[in-house]
Amino acid sequence: MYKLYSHNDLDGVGCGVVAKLAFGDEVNVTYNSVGGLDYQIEKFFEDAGQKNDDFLIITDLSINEENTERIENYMKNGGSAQLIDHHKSALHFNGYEWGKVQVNYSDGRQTSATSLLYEHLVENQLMIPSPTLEQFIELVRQYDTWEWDKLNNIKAKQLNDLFFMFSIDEFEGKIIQRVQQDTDFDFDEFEQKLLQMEDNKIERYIKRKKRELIQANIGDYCAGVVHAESYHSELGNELGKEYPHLDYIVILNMGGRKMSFRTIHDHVDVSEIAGQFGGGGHAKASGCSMGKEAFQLFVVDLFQSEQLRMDAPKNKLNVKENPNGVLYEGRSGDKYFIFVHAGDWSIDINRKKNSQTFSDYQDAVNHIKRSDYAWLVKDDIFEEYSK
Ligand SMILES: [Mn+2]
Repeated sequence: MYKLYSHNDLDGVGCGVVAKLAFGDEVNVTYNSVGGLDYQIEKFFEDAGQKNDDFLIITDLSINEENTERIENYMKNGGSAQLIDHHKSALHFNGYEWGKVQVNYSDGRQTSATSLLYEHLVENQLMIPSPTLEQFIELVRQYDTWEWDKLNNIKAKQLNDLFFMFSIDEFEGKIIQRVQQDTDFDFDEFEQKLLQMEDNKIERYIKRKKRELIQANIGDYCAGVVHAESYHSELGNELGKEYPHLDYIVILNMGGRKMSFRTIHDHVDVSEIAGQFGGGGHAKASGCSMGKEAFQLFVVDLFQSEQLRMDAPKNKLNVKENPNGVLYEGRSGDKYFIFVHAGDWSIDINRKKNSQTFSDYQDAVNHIKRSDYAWLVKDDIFEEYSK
């Protein structure tokens, strides 16, 4: 029997779909959270006892040192195991015969656990290539790596929306049936309708969350902190774009005692930040459980903090990057007038000249947003100031 332990997100369940298509009734699949896997693997070895006839497969997740040791012993005693992952934080498993971790393809594209497992099984002639399945796998890969956003492939995002609208069992069943029967991987009419409704719902949710964001200096970085149960990836991306002066976004899920880190910037590696709290992941998306230290830092210390004010959204006069001048106001009450002077962006503070200049508009804005939580003021205040 194959025993697959995979992650409980879209990429993890994609692995389950691939395994079930390859092995049918010969595979037993369980889905786990990042924090829950080690216990399940420990249990696998307890149940196995002296037996070694199960083929253990782990995908899209990492295991601790104890379980690494257990796999080594299992292999020595004639058992079979394979760990397939694409997270940078798992690269050390390549040091083991049973580890296969790859972050990028040779052409630079990022990998996903689902695509790696599929390719592994095809290479080892454990499954026949299927073009329809490959379409599904590519959508999973694009969603998991967030490549869909760059390619503007909304279908990948919709696949993930659909994943959250059904139970894992229902989703798996739908996908397996579709891959086996259809020549193209598409959504049916009912699903399209559901997706439209879900899209509107997510938009409203994100709009609300934009107003709940708290800015905090944590370590060397300026972070945006928000509480949210759902839509972590969409939220991290939208908040990151709305507030580009923030180095990264932290999303706290209090019920699940988990937190996610997201960034749209290249100068921050959020897998390192999650690593400081015992988690891991990718450079642009990572997560960890909420321990005592993280709880103090991100929840207790910030609970009384004021929420960040958004830039006025509908201005006609006070518009960003206007070389003649853009007006911001800070939490201190100070007014910041940013304008081009001698080829650089200058800032007047309360109508007084400030010697600091910036070559880039966004750098000037970042400066006042980080130091004084500044926001773009509405047109009427701008008009008043310009009089
Ligand atoms: Mn993944």
